[in-house]
Amino acid sequence: MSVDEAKHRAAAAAILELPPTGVIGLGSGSTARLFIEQVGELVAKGSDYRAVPTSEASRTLASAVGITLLPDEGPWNIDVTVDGADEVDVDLNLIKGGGAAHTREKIVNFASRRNIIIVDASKLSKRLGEKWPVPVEVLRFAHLSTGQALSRWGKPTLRVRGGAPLVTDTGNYIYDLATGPIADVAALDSELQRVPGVVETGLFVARADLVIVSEPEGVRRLTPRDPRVKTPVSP
Ligand code: A5P
Repeated sequence: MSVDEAKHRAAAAAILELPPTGVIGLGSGSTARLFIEQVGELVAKGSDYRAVPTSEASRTLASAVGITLLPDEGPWNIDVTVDGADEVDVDLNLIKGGGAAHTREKIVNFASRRNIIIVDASKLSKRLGEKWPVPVEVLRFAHLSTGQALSRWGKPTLRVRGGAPLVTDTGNYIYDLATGPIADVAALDSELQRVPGVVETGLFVARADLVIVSEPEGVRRLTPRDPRVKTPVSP
């Protein structure tokens, strides 16, 4: 099974979790994109869903497939948000922000009664930081100083696209902070948040109610009360 097929299957499994009607938070990234397309198919068949997108890319796609979007200002009464992730640890903490959307994703996640994360098995690790750096969104003002301050916790690299710093949908820059395996995710998140100039980190601590993992053998559902450590996927 290709990675794309795995992502498609995870997205399809998330569709089965949706209430019959309601407000859905729409994540960002390639897996969330497949989910949005499938929500669009339901809407085309008459389902009454409205949605809150977490990025301009998700907004564009959702509009194109006919999903009614709520105003950005909030507040929203979100029943469930479905989003991807870059890395998932055994406690279902997440690294997000590979697509530079983690600030809006975190806001929508916090506004949602239930959060479902859809990933393929390559995203699983024992400890966050084993596979991915932590994306840290920072204000452009004094970003070199902020980046320097981040070096206390790892190796920060300003994210660049096309020869220039990548500007997020919220108008900021991103430093990808290579930390190595993180011993205490909540503590690191709190410490990073205290650095002036930091807008948001890509660490999502205990923010997943269900993680749907697509594996060659099928789809596995992980919940905080069913830790993965009992049924390890890989050594
Ligand atoms: C967007 O900023 C990210 O948080 C994405 O949710 C994450 O990068 C997962 O993307 P893929 O589904 O494309 O791997």
